[in-house]
Amino acid sequence: MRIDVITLFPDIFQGYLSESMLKRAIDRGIVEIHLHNLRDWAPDKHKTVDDKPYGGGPGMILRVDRVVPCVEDVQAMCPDPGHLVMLTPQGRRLNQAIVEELARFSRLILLCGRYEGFDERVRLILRPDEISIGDYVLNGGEVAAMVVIDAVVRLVPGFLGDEASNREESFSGPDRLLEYPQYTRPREYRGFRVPEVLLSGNHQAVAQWRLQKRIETTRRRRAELLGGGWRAVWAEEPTSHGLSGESPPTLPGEKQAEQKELETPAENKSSVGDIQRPGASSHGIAGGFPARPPEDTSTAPGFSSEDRPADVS
Ligand code: 6GU
Repeated sequence: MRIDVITLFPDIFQGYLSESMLKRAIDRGIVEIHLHNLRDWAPDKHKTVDDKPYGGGPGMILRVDRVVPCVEDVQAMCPDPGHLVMLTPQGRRLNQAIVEELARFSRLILLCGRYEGFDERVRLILRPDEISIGDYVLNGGEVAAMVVIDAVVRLVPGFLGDEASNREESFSGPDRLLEYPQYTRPREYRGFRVPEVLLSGNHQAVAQWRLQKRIETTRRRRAELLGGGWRAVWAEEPTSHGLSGESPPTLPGEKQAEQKELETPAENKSSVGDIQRPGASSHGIAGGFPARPPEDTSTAPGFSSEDRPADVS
């Protein structure tokens, strides 16, 4: 894949592009990244690229007669003109589905804005795919462009080496659930033990536990992701908060529970029922799809028994 970046600040990208993962991919010819300084398309002595807004107002606007020729020249550098992306807070908000869309193109051109934005005619003439990376304001599109590059290149075949790791990532795969919790050595730390099932060697039980954790975590933290097919699962279980059917943006109580976990891990032991005994199939999952959603965790939202410290007495 070839990615062209049009920016007034190409240097911002240098550190990121020489970072290990991306540098390796560039060195191996998996991705090509070309930086173009918009200022090089300013014909005047002072290399002006922006001007005051007509009608008044704060800030400076990127000039259409600088941006359009620049983009057209960059498009013409290859037989494939590529897919033009404009980084702007007014764009559609980036998510993994959009990242997957972008990764299907063999060439992307990322147009970074600065100052107060682009002259509206840039949009009207070039019809770019406008992308925002979230509901907050950045000083310019450069960091957003790096986010797009970082997310997209992971999907380019050969980038990760182990392509399977993509399917298991949060937001990926057909269900778009959050990731399951991961553990490595030591088996026990400050009273917190690695869940028994992960040590069992039972691959089916591990897969079942992980799917169950993904559903639980997604429901507690990002219930709005449980759309589509998962809505049926969600609807089956009214929560302790009386919410069912509709996915609430957040579940009250989780934050407190997480803090409690950090501050007083020992207390959790007595406050939480044994809702997930190792080996016990308390939340039956049949054929890879939950027959029954995870049990009510009303006594301590955000917890399962595995969040408790081990009995160290
Ligand atoms: Cl793409 N640009 C700017 N300036 N701010 C943003 C953004 C982009 N996405 C979110 N905030």
